[in-house]
Amino acid sequence: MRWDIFCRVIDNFGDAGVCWRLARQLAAEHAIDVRLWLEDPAPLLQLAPDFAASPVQVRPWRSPLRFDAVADVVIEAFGCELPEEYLRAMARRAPSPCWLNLEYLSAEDWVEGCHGLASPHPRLPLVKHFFFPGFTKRTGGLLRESHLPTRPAVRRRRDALLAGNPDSLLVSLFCYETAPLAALFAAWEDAAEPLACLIFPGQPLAAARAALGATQNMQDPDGWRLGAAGQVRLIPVPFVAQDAYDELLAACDLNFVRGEDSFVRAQWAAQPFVWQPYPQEDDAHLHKLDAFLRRYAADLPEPAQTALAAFWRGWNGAHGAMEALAGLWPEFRRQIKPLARHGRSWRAGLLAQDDLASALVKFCATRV
Ligand code: TRH
Repeated sequence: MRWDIFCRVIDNFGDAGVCWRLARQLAAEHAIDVRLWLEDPAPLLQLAPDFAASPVQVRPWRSPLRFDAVADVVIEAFGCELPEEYLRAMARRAPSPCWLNLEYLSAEDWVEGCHGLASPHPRLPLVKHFFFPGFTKRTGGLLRESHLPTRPAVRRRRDALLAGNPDSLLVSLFCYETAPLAALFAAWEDAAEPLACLIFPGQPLAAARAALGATQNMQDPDGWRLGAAGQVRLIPVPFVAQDAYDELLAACDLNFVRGEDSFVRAQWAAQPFVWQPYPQEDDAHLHKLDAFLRRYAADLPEPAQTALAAFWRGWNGAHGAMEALAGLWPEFRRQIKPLARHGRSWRAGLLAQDDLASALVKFCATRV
């Protein structure tokens, strides 16, 4: 059985991150012969530097596309349009391949109604199905490998990260540059607590530099210290491979995550987290945020529920709440323990569902 996954990487890491995880899991856990067609392989070099050693065949998506035969299952990720020459070859194939559009993740209610819908091609004898990941049994589920990070690996990583700062609250920061870091840093500065924040390259580091302005020495390789006693350490860290990132999330006490894939991984890590959805026009990302909060926080006891919703909305600038963020930190911080308990029970609920790769395999089994 062969599957082809097509992915255009337009911006950021998320699209390639999702496609790579899926391709790798289909090959490793379902014995599928997977080809991953990437327009730009650059993100993969960072997400999985050892990708060439994997059974997944990574192929360049060039125009015209060079391919021998159409696969049994064809996935176009996130609405990318398949090359015309490949599409025509799909139409000539008997039987037709199972053709899926893998959609973006959303917790919104409409997703259940659209998951699995068929869309006939306007010209060719082909039918595409829309496949939506999601948080309920009536969606395609979430990406989850059978082996999540182990406790010893997480413990080792935490010890290494906390070397020199054993009593600190350990935080990871992966956000877009619009995140209100000045307000967050001000809140941490006011608090007496030791805190170590690992800041990833790209937008998070750029935003941190902008928030710190000229008041801090930008050259210091150990990062920056804030607070009267220098109790807050802001530490730039390199981008790590996906597997190491998963361990790091589980090793931290609090994770700021963004987009789609780091957001899902934070849920498997089951530590308290703060989510920044990819900013979209017309505040569509705020609807996504509120839809997820409605599910995630439904069983969360007060006052943790209110603290979580207020802080997440502030982090995303919802309803002018960004200015209030610094004032929201102390209560959010007090709720870290209940939030950690909640993270574990939320994960347990998600583990009862099929993962995305298994759901895809089941869906296609009846169609190829
Ligand atoms: O990179 P992102 O912002 O991706 C986003 C979303 O996917 C969004 O849906 C899409 O439309 C938009 O891009 C264009 O954030 P995301 O989804 O969390 O992806 C980041 C990937 O990088 C994820 O696979 C985790 C990985 N990662 C590492 O492997 N190592 C690291 O050190 C870090 C910080 C991340």
